[in-house]
Amino acid sequence: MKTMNQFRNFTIVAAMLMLIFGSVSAHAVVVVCEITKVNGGGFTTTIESVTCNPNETHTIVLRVEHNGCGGPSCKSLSHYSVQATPGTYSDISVEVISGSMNYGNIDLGPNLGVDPFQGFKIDNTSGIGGGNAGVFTITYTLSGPLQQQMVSAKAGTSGQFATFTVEDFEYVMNCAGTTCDGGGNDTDGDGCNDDEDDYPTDPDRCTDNFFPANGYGTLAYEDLWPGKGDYDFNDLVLDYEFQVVTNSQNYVVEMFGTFIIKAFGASYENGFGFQLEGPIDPEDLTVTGYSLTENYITLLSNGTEAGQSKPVVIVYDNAYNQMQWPGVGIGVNTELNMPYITPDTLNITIGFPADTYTYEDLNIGGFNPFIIVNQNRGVEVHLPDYVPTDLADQTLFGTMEDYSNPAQGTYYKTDNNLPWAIHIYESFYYPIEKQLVLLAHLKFAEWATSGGVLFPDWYKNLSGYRNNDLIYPVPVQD
Ligand SMILES: [Ca+2]
Ligand SMILES: [Ca+2]
Ligand SMILES: [Ca+2]
Ligand SMILES: [Ca+2]
Repeated sequence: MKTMNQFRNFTIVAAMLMLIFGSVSAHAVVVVCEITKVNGGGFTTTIESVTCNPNETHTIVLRVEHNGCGGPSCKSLSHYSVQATPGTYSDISVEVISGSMNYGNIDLGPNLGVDPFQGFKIDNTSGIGGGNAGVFTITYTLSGPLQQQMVSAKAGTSGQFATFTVEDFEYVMNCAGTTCDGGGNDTDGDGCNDDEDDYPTDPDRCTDNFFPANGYGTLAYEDLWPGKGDYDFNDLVLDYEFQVVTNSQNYVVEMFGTFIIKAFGASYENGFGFQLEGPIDPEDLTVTGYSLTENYITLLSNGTEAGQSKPVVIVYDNAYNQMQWPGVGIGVNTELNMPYITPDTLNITIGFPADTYTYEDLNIGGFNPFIIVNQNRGVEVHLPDYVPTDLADQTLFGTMEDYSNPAQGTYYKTDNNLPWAIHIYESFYYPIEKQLVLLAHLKFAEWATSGGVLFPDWYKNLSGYRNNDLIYPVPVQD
């Protein structure tokens, strides 16, 4: 699964062959100065070229391709976003190479709403994905140094992220012989120049990668699954952020997860954890910082959960032991007239073995968070179409109001697509206890039942979007 390195290795071998055999066989060797990453849902993105311009800017061409797959996991592209620092990007253009991709407009951002970063997006796209193969390119100019850039091929409710590092862009630029001096010193000699080295005196570390890229993401859950319950979507409201430290070869050194429990309007004693979906051996990691106060979770000695084929981290096992319950009412911070409790922050650290897993292997954008309901380890609630862990009770799928179909890879949705968990990249103004999220956020139902196509910004405070009388008034926004 080390896709990028395979591409790199191929090109390096090709270049070496050219050096060794020179002109004799050079004509038979194709050097591909590109780096391709998989977004998912049939989409890939390739850095096709990076050109250094005389005025200290770079022109970058990204090529987006869809392989023509269809079905529930290969939806049609609704927009395509590119992360870039505000004020550094210009001259954006789109060219259709094959297929019948269309787009409505180019949104210059920098705020992109549903994407976990700032930059620009090709908006209101159609005709590619969801069974339609196609290829298009995006050309843009960046001023200043090259940047780490995440891209999002948004289709259905999935963001389908990939990340290109500064090293990826430099590789394509230098491979094609268009080197321009990004230059500068490399104090610690790790191959990561000082101007892009977040740890200029530490040769083991180069880059801090944040997910989401600009501040916290929010998760919110309903806990009566497989029943729909009262649908107030405040049984857990939790903010999170990951900081992933990589070295100059793009291998993960360690990652830090910050989790802030803002509210839990739940009678049940719920836990929270997440699974990493990349090809990572759970026994390779070292996890610290979790808070386990009950006896229903079993860990390996390294801190990951036992009995799991993928790495699972249980952040805490009972919210009632994390935040002080006022002693009356349901849960914490969802009822008016109850004292407001300061949110609780947990800090998880995960150590990685040296030079083993790349940032792509980790696939942090696809991390799979879930709650465990009322200390019953088999009852997990995940985001829609995210897979359960190995310890989930399989007999619950398709019961009550749950319409999961494991054979088709669909999970945690009702028959009309309503979820039990939501994930947005800004603060969630959650309903007061026992108030329907559908009546507090008036576009929620259309967003969910349309499979994420309509009102993807349903959570914003736009005209006609909210009934503020039903939303919990958080005293101070943090
Ligand atoms: Ca350095
Ligand atoms: Ca360094
Ligand atoms: Ca509820
Ligand atoms: Ca509740």
